This record gives sequence, C-alpha cells and structure tokens, in this order.
Amino acid sequence: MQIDNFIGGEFITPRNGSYLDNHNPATGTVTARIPSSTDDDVELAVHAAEKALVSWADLPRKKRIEWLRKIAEALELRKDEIARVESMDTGKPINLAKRVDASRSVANFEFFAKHAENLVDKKYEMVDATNYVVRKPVGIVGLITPWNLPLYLLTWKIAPALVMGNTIVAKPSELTPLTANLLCEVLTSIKFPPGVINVVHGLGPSAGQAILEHPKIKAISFTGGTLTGKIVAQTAAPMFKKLSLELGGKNATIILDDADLPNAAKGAARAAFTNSGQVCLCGSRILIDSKIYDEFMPLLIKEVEAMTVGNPADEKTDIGSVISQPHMEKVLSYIDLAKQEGGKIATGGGRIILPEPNSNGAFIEPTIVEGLNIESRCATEEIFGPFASVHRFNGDDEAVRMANITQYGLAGSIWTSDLNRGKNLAENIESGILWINTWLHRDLRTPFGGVKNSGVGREGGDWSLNFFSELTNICVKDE
Ligand code: TXE
Repeated sequence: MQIDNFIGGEFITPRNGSYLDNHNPATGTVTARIPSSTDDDVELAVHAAEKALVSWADLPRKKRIEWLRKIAEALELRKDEIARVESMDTGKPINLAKRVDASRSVANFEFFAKHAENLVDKKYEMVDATNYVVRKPVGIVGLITPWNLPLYLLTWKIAPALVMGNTIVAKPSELTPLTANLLCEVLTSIKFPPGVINVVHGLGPSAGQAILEHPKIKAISFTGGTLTGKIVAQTAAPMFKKLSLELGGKNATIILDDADLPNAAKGAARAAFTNSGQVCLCGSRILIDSKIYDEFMPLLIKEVEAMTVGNPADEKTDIGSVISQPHMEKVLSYIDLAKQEGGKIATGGGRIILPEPNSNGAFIEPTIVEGLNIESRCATEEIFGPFASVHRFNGDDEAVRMANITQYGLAGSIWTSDLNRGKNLAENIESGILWINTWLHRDLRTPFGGVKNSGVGREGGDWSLNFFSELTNICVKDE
C-alpha cells in the first residue's frame, strides 16, 4: 500500500518522489509506503490552504457546523475500519482502538459541532458604551500530532480549527499515518471543499519543521514530546505565532489509606498500562500510603498480572505492542536502569516473544518496580511504556511533595473515600488535570493541558474555540 499527501482536495505524490516505510509494530512487517515530504510539499499545502481560506472563513458558522456533522456521519460508517487500521499502525488492542480511538474520532466532530452551535458571542455593557467581542479565524493553522492516539488527537485539533473558519495544514506522526489518510478519503467521498484540510506526511525535522517555519501559518497546535515541544516553541515563538503545546507527563496515582483498595488497584493498573502506558495521562508513578502499602501491593499486582498481552487483532487482548522496535529498546533500557538504580521488579520486567504472526513484535510485559528513590531517573523521566514505579509516603503532605517533584505537571489521580481530603490534595498538586476515584474520565467541555514542562495553553471546549479564533473587541459609544 502506498499513501500520498492530500493537498487541495487531491492525493498527490511528494515533490521529491521520496517515500518512507511504515511498519506494523506488532509483526515487524512493512505495511505501507508514506511520503517523505519536505518544505516544497508544505509550500503547496499552504498555497492550497490560502486559496481555500476566504470562502471557508466567509461561510456562516452554521454551514461549517453542518460540514462537521457530515464528516462525523461519514467517519461513523467507517468506524470498524478506523479501529482495524489504527490497531495495525500502533500495535494497540483492537478493542481499545474501537472503544477509544474510533469512537472519539467521530465524537470530536460531533462535540465541536454542538459546542460551536451553543457559542454565544460576548458583549460587555458600560454605562455609556457597549463592547462586542467579534471572533475571526486565525487563518492557516498548522497541526502536528503524535503516534499514541493518531486520529483521536488529529481530529481533536481539526474539528475546532474548522468550525472557527480556519484552513489547515496537518502533519500526523510518521509512525502512524494511515488513519489520517482514511480521513482524507472520507473528505473526498463527501466532496468536502478542497484545500480546507491539507495533510502532509513525513518526518518531523523536514515536513514538521517546514510547517513551523512557514510565515503564512499563523498558529501551531502541537501534541508530542517535551523536547520536540521546545523546538516548536523556539521556532514559532519569535515569529509570534499562536502556540498550543500539549507535551509529556509523569503523572502520579495517589492511593490514600482510606481508599476502597480493590477499586483503587483496578484504577491504578488501568491508569498505568492503558495503551501500554503510551498515553500522556498515564499514571506511571503510583504513590501509596505506608499504612496500606502491604495490603495494596498484592491487589495491584493481581490486577496487572490478569492483563493479557497478546496479538492486538485478538478481541481478548488487553495489552498490545509498543509503537516500534526502537521504542521497545528504550523502554527495556529503562527497566535495566531501574535495577541499577536499586529498584526491585515486582511484576513483569522483560520483552515477550509471542507466537506467529507476532514473533517479531515489540511486546513488553507490564512492569512494576518497587524501591526506587522518588528522585531517581526512572521515577522522574517520561518512559512512555508499560512501566510504573511504586513509592511509599507518610501523610498527605509527603504525597503532595512527591507528586510535585518532577519537571512535569499534566495529570494525576487520587483514590480516597474522603472527597474533601481528595479535593484538598488535588488543589495542592501542580497539574492541569486531577481525577478523584477515577482516571481518564473526560468531559470534552473542560480545560485540558499541563503546567510546568507539560505544556502551554489548554484545549477542550471554549479553550479550543478561543485558540482557533482571533478576538476583536469593538467598543461602540452610545449616542
Ligand atoms: O514524539 P515527537 P515521538 C513523548 C513520549 C515519547 C516521546 C517521543 O515521551 O517517547 O514523546 O515520541 C513531529 N518540527 N510523547 O517521537 O518526536 C513528529 O513528526 C516539527 C508524548 O512521537 O514529539 C510527530 O508528528 N515537528 C505525547 C510529532 O512531532 C516535529 C505523545 C510528535 O513527535 C519535529 C507522543 C520538528 N522538529 C509522545 N520533530 C503526548 N504528550 O501525548 C518531530 N516532530
């Protein structure tokens, strides 16, 4: 299979004719060839986006909302295919791809259609004048997305950008380009206006960097690693582009002594190992009150050992492969490092070789390490794999200190039967998102994003609509 860039409503080959191999990480086989685009291709995409901008921006918001709903309906018809392709491209279990990736990709368009429909333009009265806040599109926006939730995160940015009247140049991760291509096929099938959404495939330092540097691209919404986020900011900030950065995390799951322990063990295991730990929100540090540590650990280990690592295409699989062979090597090297840092493997600890067709797949056992210092590398660096460390704390103040010790501040969860105690703790944790007695429970209207090195800005509901709008205040003096 070969895919191409989608520019001006057409599938076109990269200008330099160069392609990259795309792998299925669960089998190690090559599944597709994808364009290795450069600034020439980005230039073409920007040209197409510029040509489409005036008519798309001038379309009444109501009409753009209708287009979002048409996309959602057409995607809905291909939901099973989205799940299958996403599972093949990422190595994630098919049941997870159905429940999360395919459903949310459709829901993102439905949600932003409804949210934009309910948007009331603000008006501020003075004694002698009225201020009208008018929304305009930003213009051409650049969307750069990672491999862990490919179509889910791409559509999370495309939907609000579209509904606010912008045109788009998007670059999905080079590791997971297939569902973005499927979206482009859907756009063609519904005769979506050409040039409004353009997708350029390729590597970060070439295709991605060209998007960051293009002077006609006025805003960049990026989700990915913190180190790449620094490059994005270094390039785009001096050009005064609007910037939204959703970066990494090293999130704490805090188990208080009054928690419902079996329920907390289920929650902590799910938070640590969903999508093989490759979700920026994953709880990769589990902080446990000393008073219940010995009672809690066997419950946690039982939950983790009940997870089935297997062929992602099998409906019963809980944990698939990680994203690539190099990423597997990176995670395994952290397991070695954990031992050098004095950690003891409580469960897991190695690669798994599965039978055919997965014998060359990048599978790792869900791994829990005890006894690491809270300031060790393994307990502070984002590993982004099926690896979690557990730590004892004495008293809520120490839990807060430990939670706040890393450079990151994205998310966390607290497990307790005293909701006031939980809320109090949550308010003291330096994080953009905290859950009490749950994890990854999302209301798409709420602000989503991190503090410290986990990012800049917020996405979700009004925050996304504001990011993809330029606000103009018009103050009219009374006669
Ligand atoms: O992310 P990258 P990768 C973390 C996680 C993971 C690490 C690296 O720790 O191990 O990031 O993952 C594009 N200019 N997260 O390699 O490199 C790139 O092509 C412009 C956290 O996937 O940040 C891809 O499209 N673009 C995360 C996107 O940036 C560039 C989810 C993300 O790639 C670029 C995934 C450049 N110079 C990984 N270099 C989360 N927080 O959700 C790369 N890209």
